[in-house]
Amino acid sequence: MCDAYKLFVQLQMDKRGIDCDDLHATIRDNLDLPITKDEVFIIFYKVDKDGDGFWSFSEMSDAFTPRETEYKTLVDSRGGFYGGESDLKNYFEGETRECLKRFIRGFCECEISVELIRQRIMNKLAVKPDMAFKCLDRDSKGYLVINDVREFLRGQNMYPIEKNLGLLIERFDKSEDDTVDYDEFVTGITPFLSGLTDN
Ligand SMILES: [Ca+2]
Ligand SMILES: [Ca+2]
Repeated sequence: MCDAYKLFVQLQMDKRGIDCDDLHATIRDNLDLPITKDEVFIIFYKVDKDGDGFWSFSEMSDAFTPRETEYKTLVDSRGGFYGGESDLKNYFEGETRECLKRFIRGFCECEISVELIRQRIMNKLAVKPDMAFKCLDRDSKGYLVINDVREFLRGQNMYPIEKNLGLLIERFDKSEDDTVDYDEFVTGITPFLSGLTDN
């Protein structure tokens, strides 16, 4: 993971982290992956949990390593391999690069489809965020917990597995306190971009 971080931060290890331009340049120029500015923007802000405009090492590691603890530990325990290498094009073998590209492409597609759903919710259904929040917050606590979402979905005859419920909460819960407050909820359902078209 430290090699991946070096690749994206473009060896500027004294920087606060990876910024949006680093991300764009690395994906486009180094990985040769066509990507639009909107796509860069959307994945950048998904990973930048604290919203400081940089991907820190831990933010990147959380987004790039597997959820399963065993695999995450395995990836995290690997040391850097390209210590003295100064040419970023030499980072990672062909197959690893292809995996990284597939991951980034999949990540983009997933986030773009979520964005389209956000736009549909806000534009077509004209959902009022405060009403939606009240509807989910069953005992008017002022925040949502996993059980609120579970019960709401049950009411719609939907029974997602625990892991998916957890991922859903995690998507909204920027402060990582396992609850979703009103601001987090509004941010989570508000579209990022205005330029995307919902086909
Ligand atoms: Ca950050
Ligand atoms: Ca929270």
